[in-house]
Amino acid sequence: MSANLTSNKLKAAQDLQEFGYCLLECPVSKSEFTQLRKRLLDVAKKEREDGGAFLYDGGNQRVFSLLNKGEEFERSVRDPVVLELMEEVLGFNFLLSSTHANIAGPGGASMNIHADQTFARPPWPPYALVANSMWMLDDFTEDNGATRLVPGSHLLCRQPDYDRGEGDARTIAVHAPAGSVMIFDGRLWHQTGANVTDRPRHGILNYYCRGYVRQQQNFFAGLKPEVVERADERMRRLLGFENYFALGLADGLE
Ligand SMILES: O=C(O)CCC(=O)C(=O)O
Repeated sequence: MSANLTSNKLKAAQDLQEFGYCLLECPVSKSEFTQLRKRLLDVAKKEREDGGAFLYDGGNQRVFSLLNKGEEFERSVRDPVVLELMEEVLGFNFLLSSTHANIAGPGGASMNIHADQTFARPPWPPYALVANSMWMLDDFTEDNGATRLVPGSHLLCRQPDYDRGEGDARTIAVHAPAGSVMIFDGRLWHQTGANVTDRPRHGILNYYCRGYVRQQQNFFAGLKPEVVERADERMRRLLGFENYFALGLADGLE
């Protein structure tokens, strides 16, 4: 049993609860998607040419801090459909935790099976502390490194136990056309697949957390001033510039 591609938010929310992930049909226009993809490919290429690219696992590349690298990425982190579903998982006033790209390159190895909230010591509460979204910039297929996951594993509420062989748990590859967005619960066991094709698989991971969980990326220290200056209230809230109850106060209760 696994989630199906849908544009129906109710169905997506049900899949998230039951399987720990859902698959959304492309939530933006074709031209917006084309611009997003082009920007990521341009930035990734430039980082490789400049010698500053983060390369790993025999052909894979990460491109970090996307908000500093193009306004297209700002639009993707605040996509209203994705945010609505994130709120279902993470509750109100959740935060953006980080935004980066993972490119599974030809020959790239698969990643260890893990859950994204491994930073939290057990026992985990019976709900997600974080949730991720994968913007698929290419068709995701069995062979090109599509994300692999164990449907329903979020309900175990713990990370895989490698000593019990769960590092080899049975996974399925998430196949979907370019433009699809997968949203997944921070407790779900998953991994990048191995890319055995001759073409890269590009994906953007916009990662979110509950309003009281520490963000993966330190936006206060790392964001370019112009990104902060143009942020409206919604964006400031996502970045953590607004308070969550009595957390994140700049000057007492003012
Ligand atoms: O690239 C993927 O398919 C998944 C990446 C991932 O699991 C991670 O970065 O933690």
